[in-house]
Amino acid sequence: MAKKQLRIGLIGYGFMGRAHSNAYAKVGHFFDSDHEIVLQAVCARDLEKVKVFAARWGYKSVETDWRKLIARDDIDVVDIAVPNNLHAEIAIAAAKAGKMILCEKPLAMSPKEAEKMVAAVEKAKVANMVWYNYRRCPAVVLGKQLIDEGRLGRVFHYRANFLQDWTINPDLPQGGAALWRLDVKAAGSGVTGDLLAHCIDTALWLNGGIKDVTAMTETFVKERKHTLTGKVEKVGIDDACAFLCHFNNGSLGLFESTRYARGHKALYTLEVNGEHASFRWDLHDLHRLQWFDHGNEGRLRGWNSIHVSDSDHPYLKNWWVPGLQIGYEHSFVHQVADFLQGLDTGKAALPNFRDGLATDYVVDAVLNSAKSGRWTKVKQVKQGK
Ligand code: NAI
Ligand code: SOE
Repeated sequence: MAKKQLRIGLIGYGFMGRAHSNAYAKVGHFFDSDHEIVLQAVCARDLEKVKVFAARWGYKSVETDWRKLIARDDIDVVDIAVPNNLHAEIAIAAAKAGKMILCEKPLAMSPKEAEKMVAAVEKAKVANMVWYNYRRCPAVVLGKQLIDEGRLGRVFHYRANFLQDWTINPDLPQGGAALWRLDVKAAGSGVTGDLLAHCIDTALWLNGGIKDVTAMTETFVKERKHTLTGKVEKVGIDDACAFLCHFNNGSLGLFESTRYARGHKALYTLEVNGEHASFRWDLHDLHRLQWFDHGNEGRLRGWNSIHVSDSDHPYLKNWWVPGLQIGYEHSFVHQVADFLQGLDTGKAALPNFRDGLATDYVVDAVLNSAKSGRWTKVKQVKQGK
């Protein structure tokens, strides 16, 4: 049977434009689907550069205005891989044009924007997903299976960190490629929306909703030159954030993120402590799950390091032979594979825009709590399972 073509229109060709293109190129070689990805068009503002990108990755055509890309009737899926301040406008226009949408994280700059995005995709009834890729690391999925099988029992504690060190230099400007993350008008917030959003998404998926939070944030470098204006301007983002929370299931959460932890590049770690067992995961060693099972015989009890590379581990039967591990890029391949499977089966892949909104509600409560110095309730939204 001929496969159904899924014609992608990618907007943005930076870090994520490359990660997504790599996933599109690989998915069909490793995962079966009734759908086939076609790299139909890529859009960015610089014509010469976007042509070079299209030639390198195999896109059939280019656009320099995302509105033109969305207006095309040979595009099925709009992939949003641009800075955060553009997500809402593009996604809402794409939904109105009846396109499926894959949107980068965080879903939006604020819950207000995110609510409009959810309303737009639900009204248009178009498939939608947010690129929270760390849910697709096999070791994290194994952790989810262990929770769902009841092996941890009641969960008491959830803790996560996301530590980096690349913005310590006060001479770094705000604005421009990658550095748009330091400009609050482009990013919405600092580490809370950029890094903790990942930790929150994984936490909501593994441990359910968050009831309330108390937070502190800090901006260590208060002024930076702005690339667009050439002037030294106030920095509006949070450079570091730590928060405590209560989950709806009664467990306690502890989250921390900073871009000022010298020596750490992308140290996303999480740990879940249950009544019977605990597990720990670390992005720098992403193919391993540390597992402690209190049910083991006393003298053999201890932390086990599971090398998640066996064919009965999540996603792994599609890759190499046991013992040969996969890495960061594969989480994006898995995300596309799951999206395609969702289209094949009619059971949509998650996280969708509603899940993205749930994370944005937590981010918003964290930022509000840091401002007010008070415990702050998190607005609840029904998430996907
Ligand atoms: P980047 O700075 O590397 O690339 C952004 C791209 O957007 C550039 O190609 C730029 O030319 C393009 N762009 C900006 N304005 C545009 C416009 N009006 N029309 C067309 N193109 C435009 O940024 P990066 O790292 O790729 O981030 C993009 C998004 O992906 C952000 O929302 C970010 O939060 C998210 N992200 C997610 C990651 C994940 O782990 N899932 C990792 C890194 C980023
Ligand atoms: C920031 O450095 C960044 O690229 C984030 O934007 C991503 O979301 C994260 O996955 C890695 O770090």
